[in-house]
Amino acid sequence: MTHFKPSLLALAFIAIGSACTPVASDSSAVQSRVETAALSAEDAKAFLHDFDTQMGKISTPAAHAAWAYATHINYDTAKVNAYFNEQVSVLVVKYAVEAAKFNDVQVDQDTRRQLDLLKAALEIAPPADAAKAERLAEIGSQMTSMYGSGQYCREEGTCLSLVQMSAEMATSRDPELLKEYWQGWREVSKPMKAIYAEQVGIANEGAQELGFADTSELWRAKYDMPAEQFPIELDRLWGQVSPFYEALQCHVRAELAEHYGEDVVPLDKPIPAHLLGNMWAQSWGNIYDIVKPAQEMNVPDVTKAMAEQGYDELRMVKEAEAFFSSLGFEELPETFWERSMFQKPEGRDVQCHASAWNLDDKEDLRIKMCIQITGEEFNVIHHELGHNYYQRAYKDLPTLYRGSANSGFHEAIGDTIALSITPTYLQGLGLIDEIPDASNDIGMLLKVALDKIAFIPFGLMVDQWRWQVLSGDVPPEQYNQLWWELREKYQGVAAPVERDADAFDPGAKYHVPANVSYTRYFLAHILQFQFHQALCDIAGSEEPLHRCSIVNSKEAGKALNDMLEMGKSRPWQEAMQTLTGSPDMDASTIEAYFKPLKIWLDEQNADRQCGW
Ligand code: X8Z
Ligand code: ZN
Repeated sequence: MTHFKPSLLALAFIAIGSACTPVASDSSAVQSRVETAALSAEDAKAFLHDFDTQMGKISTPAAHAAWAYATHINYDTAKVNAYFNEQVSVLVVKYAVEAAKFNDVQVDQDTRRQLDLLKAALEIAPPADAAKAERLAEIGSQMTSMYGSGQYCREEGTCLSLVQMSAEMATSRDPELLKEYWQGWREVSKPMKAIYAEQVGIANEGAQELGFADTSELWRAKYDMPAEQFPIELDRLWGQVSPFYEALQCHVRAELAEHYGEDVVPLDKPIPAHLLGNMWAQSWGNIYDIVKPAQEMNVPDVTKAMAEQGYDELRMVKEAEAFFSSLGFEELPETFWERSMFQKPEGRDVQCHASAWNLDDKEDLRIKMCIQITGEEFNVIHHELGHNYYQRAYKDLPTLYRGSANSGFHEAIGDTIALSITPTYLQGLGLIDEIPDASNDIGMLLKVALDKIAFIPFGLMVDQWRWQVLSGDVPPEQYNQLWWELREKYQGVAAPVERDADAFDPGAKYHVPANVSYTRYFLAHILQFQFHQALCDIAGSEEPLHRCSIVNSKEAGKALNDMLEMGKSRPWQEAMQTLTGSPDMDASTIEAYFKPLKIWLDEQNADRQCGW
């Protein structure tokens, strides 16, 4: 085998091993294990118990194989990982198909929920045809390998990794260099296009065998509401945020035009995607210096403060753990510190994209990151630990309930905690000396909005693209064009150069070759503000939301943990209600959090022609 399959076994709802990792996609012929005649509710329970037992036997060795592979990519770890990946997928497909046999059997609510979760557990479903299933696995392996080993080699011969280019794109203000890296990284994904299209065809056969119209429907069927209603719900949420986003985009475009010139950033067009401080133009906090208010603002520079204090990777993770401990969460086990990967090791390939793991569904928690010593990465560490504490909270539930209420919840927990990294908290850490007064709030809110609000349309458009493509309705020749239509429509961002006919720019984003759904991050960016507000209330904070830190609040910690412990056992609306008192996702908290900034942006934009 010449290509690696760095995929773990994190099936959509079955978090085997890790969060933020690819889905399994192998299978073999489906064999019936349950007689269809005279099935009872007891049979259904026994069937689920059997599934739990079978998964319990294989999931831990499979997770170890996946970890070994992701942190030490070579021929042998790839082989072992692929083997386990296939075993687990075969098992899940077999049970998912069989679950349909209980469709007409009277069972209790809990049994029904687990059967339903099982049917929609996979993201890329292999068909029963063994050869096609094998090919699907091979494609997944090829794509993730291309991404994982991808690099851009400059004309003079030096080659750069994604981590290196990302660091450069955060700080460089040389538009030609930015454009070169932007284009260079997108060479990596061109060869993925044909096999991605092939994957769509095979996966749709698999989805149909599970009773879905196509993979697209399967992806929308995981949200405790009819699949056709889910996109309407997303549109509603986006409608709540889009006026604010458009004001932010307008201001950022004007300031970039000021900085780079209107020939580089035309004022009536989408913003060229290479100038926003991030390889994918997905979050823009790194260009705060260009778009900040003219009036001097004291906004804590966490990157600078950490450098001055000599922070290293371990210290960053320790401080993040300390936040969770202050809420009453049990400390991370000793093995977390022994077994996690915090730094990119020398001399071997690893999967740098950050992820969080529970290898044995007991106490073997770990994170895997190539940590950069920046404020941005300090947030990512909190994000990953949020996954770990969630995984630990639901570890004793049945396999099918070991997951977050909906996919957005898992992504929102660590981010919620990171919203509490306020100036007061930073002062407590000794990272800043004085707390900026309210006259600096616009600067602080703008910095947060550049990261969080700028992200929201990106978080939405990735799966708008995938839903259309995964239904099989879009031919491969139109993949890239559709991608840029959606980038433009939602983000007001454009490719800085004409794209080649063979370009496959979606493949330059980890989650596309890895088949990790992306709507989770859109939801998380709404949910985290609702969670933050609820926890601030519980903590008894009297500060405005953007200055509230829940640090040290055992009450907030308990309320959060109560929700985490529910895992996936109840519809997400109930989990939502448990913490926030309301069953609905709602972006009006965002409006409240950023209210002064919206007023300020509208003033800045008063004489500008907004829109694109
Ligand atoms: O992939 C991630 C996490 C792992 S679940 C680091 N995120 C998305 C991304 O990097 O594109 C976090 C925010 C969005
Ligand atoms: Zn995550």
